[in-house]
Amino acid sequence: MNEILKAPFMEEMAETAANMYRLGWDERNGGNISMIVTEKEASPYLELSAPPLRKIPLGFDASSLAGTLFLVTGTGKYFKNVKKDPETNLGLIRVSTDGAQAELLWGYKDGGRFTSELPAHLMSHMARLSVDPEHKVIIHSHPTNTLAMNFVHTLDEREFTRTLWQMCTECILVFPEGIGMLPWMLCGCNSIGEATAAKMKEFRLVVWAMHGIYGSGKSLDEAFGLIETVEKAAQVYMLTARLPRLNTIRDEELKTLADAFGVSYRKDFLGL
Ligand code: 2HA
Ligand code: ZN
Repeated sequence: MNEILKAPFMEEMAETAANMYRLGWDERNGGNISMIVTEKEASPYLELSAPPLRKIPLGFDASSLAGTLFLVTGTGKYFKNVKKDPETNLGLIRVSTDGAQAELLWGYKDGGRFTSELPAHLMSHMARLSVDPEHKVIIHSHPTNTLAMNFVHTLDEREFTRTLWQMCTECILVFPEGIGMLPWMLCGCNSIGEATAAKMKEFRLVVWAMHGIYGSGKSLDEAFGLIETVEKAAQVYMLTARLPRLNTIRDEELKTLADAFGVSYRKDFLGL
């Protein structure tokens, strides 16, 4: 068996967590990441037929993901520490055949368990897989400007998306389907998971008002890049929010851009 800490999926996960921490998006134990790992990717590093180290109840029915492997950040763990100690801060789990348990195959070395937001993650994975068979990653984070914007901007999906599209020319190309928005809700429970997953059928990005954001993608780069682009646009918004506005990217210009690059965008999010 090869050294699992050197597996590309492991190194990329640790690098992503380190970047998110560096950018100030994930204070203390804020944020969580889960990524589908295929058996082909995992098998050079783990004996997949060996009995699991432990079984941890999931608390909801994940039977449609039975047998799927996920690399997941641990509950209470700090993104700051993932890169220097992946085996304590991450776990590789497999959803049991009956969909009720997580079988721990590697990690959570100190007896820990997966993120408290696993219901929202797994339900979001199910939703994204139903619309994109290549989907792999869910990232939850607390990016500073995105969060700040929640307090001073309306929380309407159309208005929030359109404002962000106006802040950087390329936003409409990066997230043409817009951003889903949930009102403030209690986190860590199945109901916010169900609400997030319902939005994830339509959007790859979902804001949890006054809390943070969920991003999804076929890769860590895609999910990270979506959140990074929203955060950049939110930063421009926050830097300019109290200043007189002299210029803007007009709706006709956003349409010209989207048409030129051939992206299918939410036309009803523009005022044309
Ligand atoms: O503690 O971000 O939403 C991790 C979180 C919960
Ligand atoms: Zn959070």
